[in-house]
Amino acid sequence: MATAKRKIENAPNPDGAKSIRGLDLPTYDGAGLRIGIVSARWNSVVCDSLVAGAVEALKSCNVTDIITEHVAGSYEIPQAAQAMLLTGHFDGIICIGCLIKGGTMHFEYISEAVTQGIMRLNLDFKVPVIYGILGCLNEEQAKERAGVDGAGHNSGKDWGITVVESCLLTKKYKAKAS
Ligand code: DLZ
Repeated sequence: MATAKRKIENAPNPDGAKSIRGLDLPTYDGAGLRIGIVSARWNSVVCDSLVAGAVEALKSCNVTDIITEHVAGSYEIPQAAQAMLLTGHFDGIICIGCLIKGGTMHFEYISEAVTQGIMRLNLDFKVPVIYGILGCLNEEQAKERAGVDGAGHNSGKDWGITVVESCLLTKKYKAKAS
């Protein structure tokens, strides 16, 4: 059940106009949920901060069963999440990675592959697999979205709340369907 709400602002408009974007973050009771986190080690300053934010948010929702695994890069995340999901242990997974655009086409190829892979897991396994992959044009953007050095907002916190919200919704409708 949702209680107090916090508002997460999205990035400001480039022209400085007032933004209507952002996300309400209620607090949910996720007691008993089993959540996996799979994080890339590429750009680890950013990813570690995102993981810490996600864990903090999960704990604020009374989630205590949290298992975190690491893989080399974002490209490896969907397969690692699949391996975790195949155990049947997890109610939901948060995938965390940070892609920073460079001079080659890597960014485009990996972003596309990871995005498709994570959506496939959602629909194939019928559990929430949260898309915590930053796709940034530069390091500044990445740090701001992960709250590194006190900059910006830690998006990992949003994903911790989001997985709980989606797990509760999934459980609600699973119960009605059976
Ligand atoms: C190779 C690569 C590059 C260039 N950039 C990133 C990145 O910004 N973020 C990330 O998570 N991973 C990157 N990788 C590594 C790939 O995700 C992957 O680990 C390798 O291509 C091996 O499959």
